[in-house]
Amino acid sequence: MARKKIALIGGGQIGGVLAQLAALRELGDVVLFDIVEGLPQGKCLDIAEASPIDGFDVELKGTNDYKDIAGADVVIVTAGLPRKPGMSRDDLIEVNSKIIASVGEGIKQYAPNSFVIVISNPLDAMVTLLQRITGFPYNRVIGQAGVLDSARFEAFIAWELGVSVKDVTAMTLGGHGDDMVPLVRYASVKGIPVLELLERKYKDKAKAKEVMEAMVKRTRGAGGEVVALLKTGSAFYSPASAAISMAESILKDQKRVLPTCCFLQGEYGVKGYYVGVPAVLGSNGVENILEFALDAEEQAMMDKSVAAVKSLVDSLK
Ligand code: A3D
Repeated sequence: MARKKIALIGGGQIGGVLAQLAALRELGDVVLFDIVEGLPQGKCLDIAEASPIDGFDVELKGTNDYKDIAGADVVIVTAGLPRKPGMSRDDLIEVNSKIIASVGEGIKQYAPNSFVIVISNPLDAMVTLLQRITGFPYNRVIGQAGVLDSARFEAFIAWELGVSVKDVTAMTLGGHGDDMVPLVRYASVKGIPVLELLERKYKDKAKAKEVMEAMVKRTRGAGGEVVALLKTGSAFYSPASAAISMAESILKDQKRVLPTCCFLQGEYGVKGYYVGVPAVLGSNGVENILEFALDAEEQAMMDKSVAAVKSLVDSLK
C-alpha cells in the first residue's frame, strides 16, 4: 500500500509545526507549500535532517509549486496572516479571503479528491469560502477551531483541579470567536461533573460558579492571551496539534468524536452555515454530527455565537 500524503498550504509558524508533527507520527509523506521561496524547502530540510534522530521514515518536500500537492489525501490550510495584539480574528477577513481564494483554486486543480482542514482565520468564514471555491462536498471540507478551544478549556480545568489533562473531557461549540460556547454542564473528570468537584473543593456553590465562569472567560479569550504575550503572531503549537488529531482520525479511520467546524443542514437549528459541533471524523471525513439537547441558557449562547458567524459569513463578497 502506498504511503498516505499530507499537503500543508502555508509554511509559516503553524505550517512548520504541522510538518514536524505529521513526520514524527509518520502519518504519511509531507508536502509543505508556501509562496515564499526557500521557506518551505528550508523547513522541510531541517525537519528531515532530524529523522535519523527521531527515527521517522517519511519524505518531506518543501515547494512553491501547487503541482507537488497532487495526490494528497489530506490538505491542511494555514495560509494567511495571523492577528497582532489589539486585532480581532474578523479584522483578517479581507486580506485572508484573497489568499484563501487562490489556495482553493490550487487545491481544486491539483488535489481534487482530498479532505481539507482549514485553520486560517477568521475560521468560520475561511472554511466557508474554501468550500465554495473548491466545490468539494461538505464532508470533505472542515475547519479546525473546536479541538483547540476545547483543549484550552480542558487544560484550565485540569490545572484548577490538580488532575491529569487526560482525565478531563470538555467541549466548546459554536463559532471560533469570543462568543464561542464552552459547555459547562457537560465538562467532567472521568464522568464526574466539574461543577460538582469545584463545589467540593471550595465548599461554596457561589465560589465554584465564579471559578467556572473565570475558566469559561479565559477559554473564550485564550487565543488573545497568547497573542498579547507573543506580540508578533498567534498561537501555533496548539493549533497544529489540534489539526493533526483531526487529520489522523481521517487518515486512520479512527472515527474520533472531535469538535469540528462543519456545514450544518438543520442540526442545532442551523441551516447553510459552517459552525463548530461534535463530529465523527473517519475515512469519509465528516461521517456523523452528534446532536444533543442544550438547555435554554446553552441554546441562547449557541444562537448568539451562530449569529456572529452568520454576520461575518454574509459579509463575504
Ligand atoms: P504565519 O506564520 O504568518 O504563516 C502564514 C503563512 O502563509 C506564511 O508563511 C505566508 O507566506 C503564507 N502565505 C501567505 N499567502 C499565501 C498564499 N497565497 N499561498 C500560500 N501561502 C501563503 O501564520 P500562522 O502560521 O501563525 O497562522 C496561520 C493562520 O492560522 C492565521 O490566519 C491565523 O490567524 C490562523 N490561526 C488559526 C487558529 C485556529 O484555531 C482557527 C489558531 C491560530 C492561528
